[in-house]
Amino acid sequence: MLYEGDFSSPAGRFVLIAARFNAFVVDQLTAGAIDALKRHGVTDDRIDIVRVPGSYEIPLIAQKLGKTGKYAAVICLGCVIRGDTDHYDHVAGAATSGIANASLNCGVPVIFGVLTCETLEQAIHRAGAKAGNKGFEAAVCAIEMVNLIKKLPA
Ligand code: INI
Repeated sequence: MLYEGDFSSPAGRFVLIAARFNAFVVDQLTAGAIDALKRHGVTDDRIDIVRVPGSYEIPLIAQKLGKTGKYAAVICLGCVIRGDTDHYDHVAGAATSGIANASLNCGVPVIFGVLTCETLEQAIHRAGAKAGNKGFEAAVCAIEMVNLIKKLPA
């Protein structure tokens, strides 16, 4: 038996957690994620948006919201861009491992839609320009995971 999620219109509520840091980029990821959800039949009234200061703050809120049981999936959106110091490594590392832990701890899909880029140009390309929109892709991934979980044997 093969179990696979499809892209049919999913049931339930979705929450986007969007970092304000690099908002110029994250706003495009957010728009992409909302577009993907709506195109898959998720109506506005089933989409919540929570803003956090930066990508570092995403995991705590993702875990808290995931544990409420109110959401079919949590979609995390942020943008970390390398600077002159090693700050980038700490923020990107904490966001990445924290989001993975949040998903395992709360048992719902917590999707990683955080860009980790060397330059602003790379980020822009991944937020709706040359390299697609990773926010859109994150939402499509959330839909596939929600539908997969529904199909799995209990
Ligand atoms: N947060 C980001 O989301 N992206 C960044 O590129 C970034 N940089 O480079 O500093 C960033 N820093 C803020 C961080 O996420 C926290 O909000 C802050 O450290 C307070 O905990």
